[in-house]
Amino acid sequence: MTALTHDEIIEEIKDAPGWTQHAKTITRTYKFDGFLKSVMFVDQIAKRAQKLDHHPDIDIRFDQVTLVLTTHDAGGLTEKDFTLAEQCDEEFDTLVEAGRGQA
Ligand code: H2B
Repeated sequence: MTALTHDEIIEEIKDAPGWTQHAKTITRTYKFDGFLKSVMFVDQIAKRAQKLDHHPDIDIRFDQVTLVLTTHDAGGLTEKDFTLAEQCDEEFDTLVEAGRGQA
């Protein structure tokens, strides 16, 4: 898997609202109404990450979770980061719909 170019990253970011790029990473902070919900979200994305064999850096606070994605193997951002980002957003939307998240 090769690292995306600057222009490719700009295109990918357009389809990933909520995510921001910092150097060779993308990041998003999700807000929850409590620690257990934050951990529930992390549990869901951990399963997705295992299936993709792509793992986020995770910062868990009592009511928010920040994910940082990059592809260490490629030394930059790749398609895998944007695939995982999309799946994390899906999991968040599912939790919000179930009344367990917070937009
Ligand atoms: N996750 C992330 N975020 N970046 C990687 O480069 C990476 C990973 N590499 N998960 C994977 C695992 C690699 O170590 C294995 C061997 O596929």
